[in-house]
Amino acid sequence: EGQFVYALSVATLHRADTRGVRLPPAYETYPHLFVTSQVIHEAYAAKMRQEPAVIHMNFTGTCRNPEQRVAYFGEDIGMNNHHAVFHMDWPFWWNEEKYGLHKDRKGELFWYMHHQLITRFDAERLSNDLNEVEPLKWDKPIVDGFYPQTTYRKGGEFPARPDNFKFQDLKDHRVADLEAYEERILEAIAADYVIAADDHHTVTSLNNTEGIDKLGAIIEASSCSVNPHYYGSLHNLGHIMLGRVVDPLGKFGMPPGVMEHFETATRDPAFFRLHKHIDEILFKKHKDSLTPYTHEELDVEGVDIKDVEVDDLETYFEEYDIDMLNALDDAEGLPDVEIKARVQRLNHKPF
Ligand SMILES: [Cu+2]
Repeated sequence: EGQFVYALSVATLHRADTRGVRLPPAYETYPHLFVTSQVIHEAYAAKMRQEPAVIHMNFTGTCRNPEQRVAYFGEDIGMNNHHAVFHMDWPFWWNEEKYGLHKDRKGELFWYMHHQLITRFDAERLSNDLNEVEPLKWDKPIVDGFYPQTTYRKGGEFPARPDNFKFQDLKDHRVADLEAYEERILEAIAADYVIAADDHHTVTSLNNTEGIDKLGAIIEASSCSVNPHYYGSLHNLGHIMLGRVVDPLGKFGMPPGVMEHFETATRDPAFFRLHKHIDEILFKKHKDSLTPYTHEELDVEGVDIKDVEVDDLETYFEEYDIDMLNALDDAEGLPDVEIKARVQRLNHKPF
């Protein structure tokens, strides 16, 4: 079901004959990934009673967990939807030759979008008396655990992770693989070039406008990576490692974790730690190594900036009702009733 929705969404976003078709937000097509299990239970109870209902949803966690102060950001339905749609617009597996469509600057946008997310998350943290998010380390405990309180429509509860859990080798991927890929990427950044997979091992410089795009492709990794065998898939593998960390060998048959879905990943504080790591340890190193822009490159002749004015950005919470219709199975003789989940979401005044 989830796979079908994903395939249909990606196809609709890319086909010429569906241009202009607006997809409904993911929280309406698959509400399970956006609301807590509590809301789902209450919605079913209301449907059985045949009573319309508005169910209030709280963010996960308790005030004993400092990370809970920013749960409103990681669990914001609009932000989760944005992240999911971004990855539908720029699928890492997109084969440009097969589908006949070039995804311009996909690797660069992978860096840019996630960089913006982390920066905003840090701003929210600072205004909630928390430090800036710390980068994750492959060989150190994952300090903050997470209990998603979220259920698949079919397949059970999303697995929870206690505090200070360590990365584990999976059946087919080892922590050492991650470390090796990272070493090779750091090597590429330090040397300023990537090595392609062809017979001649062609090298391509990173110290130019396209460098960040090439680097993004090998870090994510996307099908545009110049050498997937050598540079691996650090970011995607990081997500999988975190998603399976509590059942690494599949002993308990747990379903994939929140980190393995674009709709749910940002709920987990480990998402921002993983991306901070990628952003700070890898991308920033590359950015810092670039030759500075020259005056000529930045100069727009004939344009003089006399004054700049910026007004205040004012954010606030608004109440929003998610239609739960698609979360509930149909049963013969049991008509649909209006059931909504009422959530708080971030919005801003015009600026
Ligand atoms: Cu992402």
